Amino acid sequence: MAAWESLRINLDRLRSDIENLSKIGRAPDGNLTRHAFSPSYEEARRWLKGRMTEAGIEARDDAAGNTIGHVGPASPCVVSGSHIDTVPDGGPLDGAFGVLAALECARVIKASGISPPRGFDAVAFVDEEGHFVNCMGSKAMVGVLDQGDVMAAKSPTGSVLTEFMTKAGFDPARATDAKRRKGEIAAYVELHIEQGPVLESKQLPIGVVEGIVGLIHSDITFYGEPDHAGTTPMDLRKDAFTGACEFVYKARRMALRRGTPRTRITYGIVKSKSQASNIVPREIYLRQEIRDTDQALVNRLVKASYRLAEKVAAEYRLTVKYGQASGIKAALMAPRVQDTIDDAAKALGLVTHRMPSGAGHDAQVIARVADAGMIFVPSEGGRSHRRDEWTDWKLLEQGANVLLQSVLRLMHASG
Ligand code: HGY
Ligand code: MN
Ligand code: MN
Repeated sequence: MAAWESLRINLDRLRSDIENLSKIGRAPDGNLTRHAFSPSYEEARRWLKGRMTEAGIEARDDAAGNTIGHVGPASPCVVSGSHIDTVPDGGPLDGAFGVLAALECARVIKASGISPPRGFDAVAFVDEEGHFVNCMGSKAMVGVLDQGDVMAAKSPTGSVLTEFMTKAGFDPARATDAKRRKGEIAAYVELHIEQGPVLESKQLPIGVVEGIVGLIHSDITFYGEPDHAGTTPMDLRKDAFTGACEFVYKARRMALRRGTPRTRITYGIVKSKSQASNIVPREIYLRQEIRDTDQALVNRLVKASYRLAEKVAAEYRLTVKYGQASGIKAALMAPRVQDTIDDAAKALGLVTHRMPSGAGHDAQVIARVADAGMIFVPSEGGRSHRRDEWTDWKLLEQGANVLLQSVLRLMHASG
């Protein structure tokens, strides 16, 4: 047995990092929100780089705003990471756990004095949650970030990405410079909470991800007439909200009928222009999200939803505009990384379960240029994207040790 096989993460250190990071961006009422490039995100970035530097790890930001801690030979590198941005009113573990576990791996590797043939990068990818651009940082790293998208991106609340990047000290016009050269990433492995109920219900400690869903976001707006709500008879109205409701109801049924058990359709943003109880709603905006592990099916369902929107709009005498806002492609995880994770878990005496991911992750973007894999740990009650998202410390420790041993195997692997 090689000496590195007995290396383990330090739970006290990881725990203190998780607790400290979860305080950055948390309001007195408990709301934890850290959008990419916001003041709280930049505070978290400075804190993370401070933790890297104090452990003797080289810390830097790339041109897109990813934060990277490096140990060992420069290239090629095994890369592990996730994100430190959150959804609005999010939880303390989504993304943060993967970044802080990768940091802990870097610390253990650095302190051990071993010298594997490959280096290691612990990365916080910027804007995974897509406040501005879905998976912006990982897209930039693999060279699929569209510079036009960067210049045009706005958040759902109207914030402008270029302004936020500039304020944070980045040049938006150079975001795509973060692209890495071919072969620089030897392999990628990401640790994440499952964010669903499967592992907990099976009472299994470790998930090995086989594939990750693709998703497409669409902007759909129904336009009617803003007439008087008291004087306009029901049959003479052009009520954009009623049309939008009928569309949502029918789109859901269409997705259930034509999709798979893994298909998801969600309308997470709904905006009404008039905002008055006595005006017939004249303009309703919907953000539609469709997901499945089968990318071709996602594409077909999106097209079908647009046809349906036109049909419903005609029935309600409305007009409708629609178009794709953003997307991430479905991806399969590399068999060799899945096997590596399995081996690492087995060596630690932990049972694994192969499973798909219904959540999106930076791993599916990195998979375009390198062998990628993901490790899941159970989520309490399957809860995530909410403030009571949690996982027991023991399970977090086990996951972080599987990550460490997977990373070490990949750093020593030949080929
Ligand atoms: O939306 C997602 O699936 C992920 O949490 N970013
Ligand atoms: Mn998330
Ligand atoms: Mn996440």
